[in-house]
Amino acid sequence: FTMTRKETVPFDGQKPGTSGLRKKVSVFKQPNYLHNFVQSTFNALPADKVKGATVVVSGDGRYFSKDAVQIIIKMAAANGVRRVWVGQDSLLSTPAVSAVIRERIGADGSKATGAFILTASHNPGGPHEDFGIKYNMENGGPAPEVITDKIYANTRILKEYFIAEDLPDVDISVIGLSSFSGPEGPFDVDVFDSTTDYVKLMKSIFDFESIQKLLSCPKFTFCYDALHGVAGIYAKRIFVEELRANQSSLLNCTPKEDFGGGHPDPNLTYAKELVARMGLGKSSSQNEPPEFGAAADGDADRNMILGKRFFVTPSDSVAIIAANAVEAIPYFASGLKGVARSMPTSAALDVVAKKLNLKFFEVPTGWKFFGNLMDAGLCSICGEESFGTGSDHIREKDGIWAVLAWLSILAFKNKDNLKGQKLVTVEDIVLGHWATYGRHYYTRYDYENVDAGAAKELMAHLVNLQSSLPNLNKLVKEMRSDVSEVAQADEFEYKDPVDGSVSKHQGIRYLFVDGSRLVFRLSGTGSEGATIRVYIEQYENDSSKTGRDSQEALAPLVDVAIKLSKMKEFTGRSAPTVIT
Ligand code: VG1
Ligand code: CO
Repeated sequence: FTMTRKETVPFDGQKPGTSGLRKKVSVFKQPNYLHNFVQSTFNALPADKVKGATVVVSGDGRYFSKDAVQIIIKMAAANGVRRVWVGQDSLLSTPAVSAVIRERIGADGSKATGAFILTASHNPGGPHEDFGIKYNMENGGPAPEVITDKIYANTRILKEYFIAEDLPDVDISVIGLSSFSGPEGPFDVDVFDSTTDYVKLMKSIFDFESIQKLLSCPKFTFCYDALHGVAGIYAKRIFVEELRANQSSLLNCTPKEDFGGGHPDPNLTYAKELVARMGLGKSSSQNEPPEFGAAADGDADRNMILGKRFFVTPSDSVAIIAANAVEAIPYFASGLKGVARSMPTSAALDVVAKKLNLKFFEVPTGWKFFGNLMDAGLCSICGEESFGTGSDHIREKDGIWAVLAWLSILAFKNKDNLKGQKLVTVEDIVLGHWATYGRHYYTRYDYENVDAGAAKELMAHLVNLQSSLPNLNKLVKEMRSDVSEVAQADEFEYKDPVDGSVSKHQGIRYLFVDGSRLVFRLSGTGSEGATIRVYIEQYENDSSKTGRDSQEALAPLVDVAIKLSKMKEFTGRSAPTVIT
């Protein structure tokens, strides 16, 4: 093949958000739009991560992925990349990409130094929906801000890109190596099985035998919903083939380009089928629900954990995993190095860290901030309130890992009990946790696709309110007399303890005397308008009061949040789009 230099002009708005660049497919389909972003990424990387390097390209299989893979292969060839690794059908979950970068060794001994992940994660897919792309580094984690800032700066000034136009399309549906010869030497495309490396890693972390025993116990019933995302191919391999769960316990496990028209976001609103099966929500089914249910998002890095008629909040989930990991999961048998959560995630994990005397970190939203801590050996388990949980086995959150972690805990708690009268259930585990550590009532209100200008004004108003604590408290008192006083009000700022880098404006916080918190943020993953997220949390350690309905318990704080932010006045919205 030959290399062609193409002239181009910059596009506005190619700034990577919380997790890469996400836009409507129609935006990505504009001539040169994807090309510009890919070239800007190559230009932002050190030369040795491009020339002669091995780069992974794959994703959740959403609409436009197949075209994008061929474009990126041709651009990689022209930029001097030595080989491109592609999961079969261009499918790799985000956690599997991270595992492949870290673990996979090519037939010729090669190792990957980075990856283009083609996903818009939990956003819908299809011709009229979202596509996305993000770059992960040699440690398997998302590019840090120094790199994403550089990528963005490059997109603003880009004049040219390089592409091997005459390189034939590679058949990515067939496993195997295609070798080509270019002006700078050989170039290979290696299409490999999408699940092998990831399954191997999971088997090295968990005790599959004990999980299999649990799953084969007739009293323990199980259900997994991949929402037509890429998790389905891993679910089939792991839950059915390895752990011998019944085929019928898998829902929507065939990946689809448009996720079957749904919203591949594992929460009580969008995972409707699973929620009904588990006996939750209005349309719950007549049959006896399974003991355990879980769902994933499009790229399989998120998870939702459910018990029979019972929802586990993600903030509780990470705390419970951390509290039980050493006993229940072989990978952690020698102890936890530390734990971490994102700022808006509830403080349930903090209480566990304190009690178990573990190092603890609070980082801004987005997985990229956990990577440095893990690389420095400071953190073993971490999580976000947004249905993201994970550990230092890779550098992404990991949906299937979280399910295996819960199954491990259930297997451990029931190990002498599988033939007994009653199983220890998900609900038992959570109630037991609250009894020991107290409960963090928690909810998040999302106002999606509001006018971007209005959202900015609302945020500015909230920052303004923070200038005088006495005035603020006067306001709060007038709104609700049953809400405690604000002790501190600020914008969250993070100084990375490893590299010293500072990230400012990471969310507007109101911290109350009784430990309650209100947090406001603008989403960095949307593709249209703005999304305002309001996080509401209240701690209760009186064990006679931990069994309330969470929306009811949080009602006074929610009221204050909505009034304080003047939500209705600024956005015209009288109700959130989604409550999680
Ligand atoms: C959201 C979540 C954040 C998560 C991010 C990527 O970001 O709040 O916790 O890390 O999505 O998740 P934002 O900026 O929209 O609040 V994923 O599974 O969409 O890659
Ligand atoms: Co995701």
